[in-house]
Amino acid sequence: MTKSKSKKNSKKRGKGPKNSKKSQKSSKPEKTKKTNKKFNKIVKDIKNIKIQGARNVAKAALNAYFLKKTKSAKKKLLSSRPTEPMMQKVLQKADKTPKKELLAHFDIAQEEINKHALKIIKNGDIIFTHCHSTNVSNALIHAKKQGKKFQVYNTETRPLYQGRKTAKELRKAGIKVTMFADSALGVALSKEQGTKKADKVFLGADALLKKGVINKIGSEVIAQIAKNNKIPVHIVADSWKFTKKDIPMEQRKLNEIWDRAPKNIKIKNPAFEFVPKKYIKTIISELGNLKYSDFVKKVSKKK
Ligand code: RUB
Repeated sequence: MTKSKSKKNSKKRGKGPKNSKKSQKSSKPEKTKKTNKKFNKIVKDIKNIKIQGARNVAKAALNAYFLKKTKSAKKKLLSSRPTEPMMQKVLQKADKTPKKELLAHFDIAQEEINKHALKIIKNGDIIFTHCHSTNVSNALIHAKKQGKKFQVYNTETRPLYQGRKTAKELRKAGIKVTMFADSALGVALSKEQGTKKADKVFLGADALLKKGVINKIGSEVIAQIAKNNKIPVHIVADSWKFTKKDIPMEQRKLNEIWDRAPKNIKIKNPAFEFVPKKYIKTIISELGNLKYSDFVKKVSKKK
């Protein structure tokens, strides 16, 4: 071996282990920093409603917790949306159950929901929905794929217009969609002004409680008008949204309603409301199509 070659090699040999030790040392804090950044971003996105809908929030929280499995991380996540029992449920299960298994639940439950919803959707139906619910959208898209012929009426869902997301998603799947302003929901639910009456209402849920469900503001009015017009209301929701705890009603930022409003005008922005079980004909969950009280009995037996 020539002198220069052996010098090169010894340099390489000398550099190798030193370098990898150095990179090992610097990579750990770097990795922690990255993980913390990712974790904090998810918490922020949940808090700022960038991540919307019960299922998406629960999934995101689960991913975040598996990045940082500490007590304080769990606390942070739980306080990011205290109104989401499904997130509470998955975080509680996350200490004993593998992430893969928990994530699989969302899809397995949705497949069951789709099958059960299919039995309720009839050809020619006009289905009214509100806000954006992954459980509802997926069930409708599945029914369309199975050849059901129906159309959807939906609301804009002010102040954040989640109805637009629903309309776009359903339209993309080839479903005919007619959107109404929230204040026109009475027209959409009755045979007025040339509108055909809706045949059924599909609502999602954030929380399934013993006496009814919590869903996006406007849901109770919809359920009341539907009942007055003899239109059945079906809740489409994963049973993991069930809780026996009291769930607070979320009040959101006032500038969602009126940015830079004059100072002397009081604004309220309640994001959710309670729909009593008396308005609910069926709950469509992975446990089947059930009367609300039967659902509560069945789900209460589960862990
Ligand atoms: C969303 C909303 C949805 C439920 C159910 O409100 O009220 O109907 O979360 O959704 P927000 P999913 O956008 O304010 O979170 O079926 O996706 O779990």
